[in-house]
Amino acid sequence: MERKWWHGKTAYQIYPKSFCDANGDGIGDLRGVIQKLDYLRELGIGLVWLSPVYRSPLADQGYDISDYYGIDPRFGTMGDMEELIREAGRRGIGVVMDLVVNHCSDEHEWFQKACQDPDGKYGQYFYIRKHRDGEPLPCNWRSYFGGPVWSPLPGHNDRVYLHLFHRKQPDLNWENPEVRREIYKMINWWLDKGLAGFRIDAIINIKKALPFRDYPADRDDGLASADKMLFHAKGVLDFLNEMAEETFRKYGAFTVGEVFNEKPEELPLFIGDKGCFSTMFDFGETVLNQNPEGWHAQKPITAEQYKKACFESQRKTQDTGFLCNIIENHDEPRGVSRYLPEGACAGPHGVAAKKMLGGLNFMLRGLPFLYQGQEIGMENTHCGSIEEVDDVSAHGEYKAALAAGLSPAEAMEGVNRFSRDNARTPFQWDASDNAGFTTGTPWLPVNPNYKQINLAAQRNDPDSVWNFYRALTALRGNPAYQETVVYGETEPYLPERENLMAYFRRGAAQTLLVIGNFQDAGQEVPLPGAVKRVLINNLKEFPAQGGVLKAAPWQFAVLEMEA
Ligand code: TEU
Ligand code: CA
Repeated sequence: MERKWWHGKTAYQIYPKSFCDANGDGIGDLRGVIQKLDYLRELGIGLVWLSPVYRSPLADQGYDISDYYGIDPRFGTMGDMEELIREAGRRGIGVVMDLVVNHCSDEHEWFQKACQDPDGKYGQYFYIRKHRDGEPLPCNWRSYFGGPVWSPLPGHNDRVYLHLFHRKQPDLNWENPEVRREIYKMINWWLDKGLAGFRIDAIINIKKALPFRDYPADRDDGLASADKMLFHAKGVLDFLNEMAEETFRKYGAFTVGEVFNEKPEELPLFIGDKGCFSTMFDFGETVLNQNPEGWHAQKPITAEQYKKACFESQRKTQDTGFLCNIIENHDEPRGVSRYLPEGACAGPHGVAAKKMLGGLNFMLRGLPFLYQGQEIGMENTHCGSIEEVDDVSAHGEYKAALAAGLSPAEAMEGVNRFSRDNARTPFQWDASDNAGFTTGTPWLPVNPNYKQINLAAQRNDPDSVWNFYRALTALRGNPAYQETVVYGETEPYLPERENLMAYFRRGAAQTLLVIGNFQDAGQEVPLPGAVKRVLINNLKEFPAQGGVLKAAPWQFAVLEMEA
């Protein structure tokens, strides 16, 4: 496997709207991010992905772009963006923007023109089909946010257009070479500004299985999940390779694909040495227990499931490339509220448990990708009723739960467990009003736990979650261990032992053993040899004797083993 400039870094996702508000309007902005660059450096971050800051009506929080060449005034100006790239670069941090090109906004000039003249040039930029009231739609796919993927074309009651996401996110027609050229031109324009690269949104969706046809319905609404179509769509890699060739490869850019549903044999084509992306997110854990019925039917994830999914991802990528390891992002619940059993965060060992989960994920082979607030152990929030929820997908899921016969209170349980708002509450900087995120009214309420969980309180506490993450990033950056931490082979240790997640990282210079006692009780773990050094420990003690570790509840350690 070829070595790349970004392999040894630690990456960090910023959700700009909720990170830091510099001008008091309640919305995080680019000047806020610039103010926090020193913070990111302190944390040991080398790559930052910004969720979209392009001009947008924010129907899906910026994933609906109305001008790819402009910054939304709510986030700042192009000057701010350029300053951010420059200032980050001075601190050794590369800036990665979100590339949202499966769809644009219905307020984008292209779509506006398509509505004016659906038979003209811009009509070909989208998927527009003839349709009269009462006739069946071109196909029965369900949009990811609920309801059919077809909506009436504004101004034309005899036509509909396709949107796999929200109706304000019309899908771009990648089959049209002119659309592809426009997209590549835009990508290069940004790379010329000095961007390190892109996180590539929902990209697997750009290839549709054509011609449109129905799939067997999977719910009472008569619709079939758009995922079904992805299984039948052939040839996405042709588009992706063309894009890489026309853009990223010329710049040596870093690219991370948001790819679900890839076929296993295609992995090298995505992230191998000649792959179309640098890397992709590992969603092996994210998709555990997903249920076609929706959020309300999803079961909690057990430690055993989590461990097996991580090990499976390690196995399949070992000789191929790097995945990005995450426990959460802006679309998912907080990792500590999801992968730890209910009540663990609030329990007496909550801090240890959070560190264990973070450590186990961070030490896997691949690129660790933290999400803002993860480093201080931020947790899910809670909403009393659906009116308090911002997330468009949560509204769709709520409706689906009611349609399945659940009561509003039961439907809200699912929403509270999975709403994307969980990860989108403002960053908790300190214990002052609104957690120090804004001097105004935050666009989304701050999690009420901010007085207990905030950065200021953790900075000076050597035992805080934050200082634990700093130790992890420092170990990854330590020249004496970097080779092993970054490239060392992963080998599961005692994988059959319940509620123990342990693995070796074997490098040329040393062997590390990573151990996590994934439960609220102690556990005796036989050690496979003599311990040379305890490099990281989430607790004060390391009770090992006679080759056995008496691990305390949620104990986590990284050990350097005697050769
Ligand atoms: O998310 C895409 C997504 O969450 C999935 O629906 C995915 O496409 C599907 O599971 C494929 O099987 C991205 C962004 O992260 C999210 O915030 C946006 O809302 C969405 O795309 C639309 O741009
Ligand atoms: Ca602001």
